[in-house]
Amino acid sequence: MSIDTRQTTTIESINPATGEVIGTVPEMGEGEVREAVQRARRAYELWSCLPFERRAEHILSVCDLMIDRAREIARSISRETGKPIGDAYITELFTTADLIHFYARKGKKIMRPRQVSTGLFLNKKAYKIYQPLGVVAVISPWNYPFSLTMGPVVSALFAGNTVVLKPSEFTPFVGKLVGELFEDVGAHSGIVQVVTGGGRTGEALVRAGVQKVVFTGSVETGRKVMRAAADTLTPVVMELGGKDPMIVLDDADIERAANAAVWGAFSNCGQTCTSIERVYVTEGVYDEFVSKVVEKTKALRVGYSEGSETYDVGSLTRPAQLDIVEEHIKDAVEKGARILTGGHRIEDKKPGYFYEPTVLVDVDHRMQIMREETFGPVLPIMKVRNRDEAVRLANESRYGLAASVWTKDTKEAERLVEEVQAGGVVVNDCLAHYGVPSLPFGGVKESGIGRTHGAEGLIEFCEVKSVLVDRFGPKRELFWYPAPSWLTPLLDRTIRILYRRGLPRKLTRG
Ligand code: TXE
Repeated sequence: MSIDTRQTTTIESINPATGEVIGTVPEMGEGEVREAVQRARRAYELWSCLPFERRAEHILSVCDLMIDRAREIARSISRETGKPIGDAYITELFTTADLIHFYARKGKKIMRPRQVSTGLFLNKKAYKIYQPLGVVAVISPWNYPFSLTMGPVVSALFAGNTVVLKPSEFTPFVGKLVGELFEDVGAHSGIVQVVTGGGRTGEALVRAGVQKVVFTGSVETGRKVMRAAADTLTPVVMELGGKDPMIVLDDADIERAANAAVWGAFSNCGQTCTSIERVYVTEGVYDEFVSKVVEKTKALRVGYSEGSETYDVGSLTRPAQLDIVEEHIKDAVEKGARILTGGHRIEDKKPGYFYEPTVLVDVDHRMQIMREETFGPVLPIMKVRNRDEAVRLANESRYGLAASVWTKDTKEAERLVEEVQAGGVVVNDCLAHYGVPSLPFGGVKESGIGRTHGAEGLIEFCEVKSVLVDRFGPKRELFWYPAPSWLTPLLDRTIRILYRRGLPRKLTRG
């Protein structure tokens, strides 16, 4: 596919809570993207040669600057996404700072060379070393435009790579802010390049000769990115969507579970890949759970403020999300679901994309709301007979990002953790595993490929090089040319002695 090499249009960024135009950015073409990759490649030459401590020190300085500017950054995130400023602090700034400090402390150990056994080669030494890949492309989304950008960016940098970032076209100014943080800290200019634009710019970046692509977004776009990456055999990390189940058993702490369900479903207006998208509650506690959830949902304060008012839930970030929410609720109601609270767009907050936090019951798996990612402020709750039915339904999904299980029985929790198909399972809590930097984060099934965070998330940005060193230097190895006549009989004896099981069989001929 050919893409214009020149910038042709601009993209407007709009505050989704107020309709105010924040500004415009260029939609960059193939030429500009390639130039950015070349600049990142030049910066790589120096950055990749620095010892880990120097890289860590530099990234910590960026973190210091981020904290100095925390208010400005949180406000900027809030303006481009419509989320409350408090949310921006918790889920974007804290998680980023914690990840940076984790890798600064542990990164060197994670990437240290490791000696391994040599098997039959007793006269040799074997070890593996971790080296950077080169230039990494980060294509990031709009729902957490700072943390889902900074996470892969700093992980790639800690490992010695440089980065070209393409932020979402819905949140380009937060993306530009990320680039500015790295430029404003002074030294090592150029290690993070930012290119702005939509899908075409993203595709140009995937095709621009980068060494890895980290993509966070929808399954459908993820497929397109993989197709483009296949042309150049560029490896990918995919953080895609989820339809995360919450399983609540009879012996759970229902007050805590209800509080968690409301927060897990509605924080960030439900636009979280690990948000609670469906709940399965066993019969014994179903009524109590539902009534608590409804009461707590009704008490939520929905709105947006750049001043001192505090809100729990902000606006949706993209108009398309409103359409999906309305479509899923309509489909569910047509198939028999009941709305216990919510169910409408908030008209008096137009042009903001506000939607009432909504609780649905009498739902089942014929409905889109239980199968497709809604990514909005909707919580469907389904009554189940027992834990087996809950697990079966939880696993009846093409997604597998995260899940939460609620029970006071530790052994039962361990069994559920094993049985639920997800990249991460949280017991008696929800979403929080993303905030633990030492835990690898990612999905199974259509929710993703690869991991971010933790040791695995750093190794993801490294090439593993295998090294074998001969220790004694004989003039020739046994099996080198010319092959002696006794070699084959010797090999025949040796393979039996080494790999046959049990002494009598080892010593038996034939
Ligand atoms: O995402 P897209 P959208 C889910 C959520 C949402 C849906 C659609 O269900 O309703 O995705 O959101 C760039 N080559 N999630 O349309 O299109 C794009 O410019 C390369 C889950 O906003 O996946 C942006 O930077 N790049 C989620 C990024 O991909 C391309 C977060 C994501 O956009 C491209 C967000 C192309 N051909 C949405 N086309 C999560 N996992 O957290 C687009 N892009």
